[in-house]
Amino acid sequence: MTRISKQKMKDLLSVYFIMGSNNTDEDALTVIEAALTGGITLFQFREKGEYALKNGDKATFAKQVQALCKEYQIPFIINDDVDLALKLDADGVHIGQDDESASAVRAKIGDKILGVSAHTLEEVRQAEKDGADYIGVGPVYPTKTKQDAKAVQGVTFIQKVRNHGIEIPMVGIGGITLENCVPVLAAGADGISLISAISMSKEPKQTASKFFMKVQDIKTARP
Ligand code: TZP
Ligand code: MG
Repeated sequence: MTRISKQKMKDLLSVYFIMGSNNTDEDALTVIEAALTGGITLFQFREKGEYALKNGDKATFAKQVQALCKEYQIPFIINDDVDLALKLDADGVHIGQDDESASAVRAKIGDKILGVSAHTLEEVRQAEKDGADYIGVGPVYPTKTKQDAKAVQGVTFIQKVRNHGIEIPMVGIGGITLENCVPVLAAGADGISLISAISMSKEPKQTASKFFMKVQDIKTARP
């Protein structure tokens, strides 16, 4: 395997859907399959917070989700749990600033995709140095999904990263909906990353499809 190219990574970030079993009141696998059918471009398994599955139950569920992602040929990224990602041979890992260092994780996962959450220019530069393939920045808008989310930053930090000439693939996260996603891309993000807009949607397939069309329209119109 070789490291993913910048361009391929940017393409994958277009509609980055994140979900765990506790992000829906419906059957989680049904919702994830609907999202895959609708056109999400990347998936992150994030089993966290109240009512999250643990240990064996978490691994069993992760394997089921991974199988679905394989069926639709969408890369399967695991949040935080590097051991599980290695055990399942996932396509990548996403970590935050409170997790193991990005350089240590890069050493463990070889060429798998590595995503890092970053909130300052320093963290962005460090993530890049440590071998991150992409960064996640946010919360862009208020979110109810992550209890311990940092202060809402709007799209200003995304603009700041690009204004400093940093070209690492970047996705915005936090409170993103069909109504407010355009400024995130206009600010310089390569995609949007979201949980509840799709996981809580009454029509997850149609919603995913609308996100895909909207993001594609904007990205293809770029110079
Ligand atoms: N990190 C920053 S905000 C957030 C995470 C994981 C939650 C995003 O969820 P939603 O439902 O798309 O606001
Ligand atoms: Mg984390």
